[in-house]
Amino acid sequence: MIHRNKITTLTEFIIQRQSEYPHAKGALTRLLNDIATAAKIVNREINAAGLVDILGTVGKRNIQGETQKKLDVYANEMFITALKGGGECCAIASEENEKVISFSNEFSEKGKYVVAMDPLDGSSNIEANVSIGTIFSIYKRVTEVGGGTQSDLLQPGIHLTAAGYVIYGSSTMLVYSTGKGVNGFTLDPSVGIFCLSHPDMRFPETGKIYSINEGNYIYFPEGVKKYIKYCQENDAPTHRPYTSRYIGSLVADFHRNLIKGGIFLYPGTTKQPNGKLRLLYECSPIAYLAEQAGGKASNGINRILEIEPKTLHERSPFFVGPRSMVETVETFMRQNHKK
Ligand code: AHM
Ligand code: MG
Repeated sequence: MIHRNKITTLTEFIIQRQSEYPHAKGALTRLLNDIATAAKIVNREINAAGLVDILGTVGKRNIQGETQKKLDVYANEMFITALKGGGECCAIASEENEKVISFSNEFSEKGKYVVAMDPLDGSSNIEANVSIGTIFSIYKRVTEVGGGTQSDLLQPGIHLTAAGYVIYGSSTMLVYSTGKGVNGFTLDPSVGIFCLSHPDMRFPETGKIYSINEGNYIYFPEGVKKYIKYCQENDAPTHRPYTSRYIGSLVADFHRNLIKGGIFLYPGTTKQPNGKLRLLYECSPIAYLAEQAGGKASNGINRILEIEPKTLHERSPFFVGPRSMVETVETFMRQNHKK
């Protein structure tokens, strides 16, 4: 029970939620707190990025062939350290690491959970002081003993225990779900505490925003091209033409669309048939949050949460937003599907 006239901190909220599960022993509570602690430290570094000489590339390329920024590396290390030290997580899959990071020391291998994460998503926006984010997924391990393995991580989103993101924006927020709705917490930087600011977040029934990198238009499938034209048509009853908004940070685009009502699209292209976004630590956790907020997420044909990942870094076309908007784009995809 949340008292609206009282400030509820993230820690209090997580503990309240734990009491709804009579058999819970607090492992997930501790794990979520570890993530929140790492997020605060990463937030501090991001805020200081303009002040200290931390910007610029490290020079290495990550396994996606993209140049890593220093803050990506920092955030990755910080989340790994927090999760390893917390003892509740026995393995991590990260966008920045080719293989699973397995904790096989006596302390961490007892952890019941594994975490898939994008420690700093949208990092090409760092230099421009544009919002970036951290995305995380939490699964129960499927193996029974030892350090966690790849099979613990290659689970479809329907098996998620929890997922969330941190948005480092005009204010810093942590938004998460454990399968009973979505709640958002804003960081009070003066005291370093996340406070419940957005209880029970829900997608509006429909929206007026579409978010897509239209620079790739010529490479899009026919269904997406037709959907974009649909968004731009004049039709007062459906509030068209829609507004186009695209930040280029998944977390920030999704967060805005969740609050204001809009669809985010990253389709496959003729150059990249599976699009750009990674299933395990970008699409699945955001899809989980979308569904928990009453929305929908699809690869154009199938529900994202039902896709079984085959590899850690596989990509998927991604359409996410209010249910009615995603269903409309799915209709366009079906009608224009080349046999
Ligand atoms: P990243 O993980 O390398 O930062 O890439 C993911 C980001 C998403 O946040 C965003 O939605 C997308 O890439 C933008 O891609 P593009 O620049 O092709 O529009
Ligand atoms: Mg990313």
